[in-house]
Amino acid sequence: MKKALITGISGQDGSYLTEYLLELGYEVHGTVRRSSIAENQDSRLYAIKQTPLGKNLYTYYADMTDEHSLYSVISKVMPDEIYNLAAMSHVRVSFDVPAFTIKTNALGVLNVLEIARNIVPNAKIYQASSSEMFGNSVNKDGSQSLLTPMTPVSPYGCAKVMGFNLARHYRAAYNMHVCNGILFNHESPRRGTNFVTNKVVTTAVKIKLGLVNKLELGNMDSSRDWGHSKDYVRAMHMILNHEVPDDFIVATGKTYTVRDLCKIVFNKLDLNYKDYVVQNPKYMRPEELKYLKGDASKIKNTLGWKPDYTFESMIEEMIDYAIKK
Ligand code: G4F
Repeated sequence: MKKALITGISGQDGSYLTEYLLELGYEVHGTVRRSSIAENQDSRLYAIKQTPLGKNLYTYYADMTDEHSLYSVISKVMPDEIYNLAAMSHVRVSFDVPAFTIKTNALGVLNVLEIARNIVPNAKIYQASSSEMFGNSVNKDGSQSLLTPMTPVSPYGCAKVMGFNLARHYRAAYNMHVCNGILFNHESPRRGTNFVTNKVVTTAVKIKLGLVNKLELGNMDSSRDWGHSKDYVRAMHMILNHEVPDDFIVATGKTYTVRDLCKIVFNKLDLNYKDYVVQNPKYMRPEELKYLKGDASKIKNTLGWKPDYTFESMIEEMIDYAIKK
């Protein structure tokens, strides 16, 4: 039985990846960061824990900034594969807590790599890199590719660039199997409601049910390439298990503005977003990443990855879930 360790196992991607790996026959171990609300710690893992596969799932408290805790978990588990997903993942919040973001998302990567180099040098390591690293660089054809310059526009993006480079450096310097997946935005019913897709979906559903009467947003003109987390965790596993450690972009190649998102979600609920959406400067960022559209041709051609979901089918799943909830 292969052993996988997922840092940040309780997040959206961690939970889908856990289900995917358990179904493939892995023993899955994961780190969870302590928070004061017990339910927040592993609520996305409850369902899988109740199934027969749940017996192969183990979680531990650890923190990316606490190398002792990471050492303790990695030396106990001795994983074959490490998926480094743990991060302070909210871009706007990274402007409020920049040092914490850098410590977690950049130095945390160093902690994992350095511990792995010493204890499990042959483990395969996946680093969760992000399209936020590109900042406002766009190729002439209107996309971001592996050759697009990285000019991050947030503390989050700056930290992710360091993590990305550390992963490449450990691969080159120590011959370790370390890969980067540069994932563009990816969503699902499990997405936190402070990210724009699920904020729009859950608030629109509440408006439809008469529970609230407006949706406050920040920048509605920025464009994002939104895929589904389930498709993207499948890509993570493919990237890690490619015979050569390498870097790949995971994206849909389609882009929508936040305004398009509102229009589509409200339309599906027979509402006009213009009647409910208002702008609140509170949700604007000191510097905004304006436009993302990823070129995923390398992962499609080399590994045969393709998404199962479309933007529309993902939004419908999120709306159905919010209505049931
Ligand atoms: O949903 P968002 O907060 O995602 P963002 O900032 O693009 O970051 C996500 O994707 C990255 C990959 O590119 C990940 F690395 C990162 O961890 C995260 O998963 O915001 C999307 C867009 C932004 O332009 C934002 O300014 O929506 C705009 N927006 C407008 N109003 C809002 C709001 N975003 C949020 N969160 N809340 C608003 O009220």
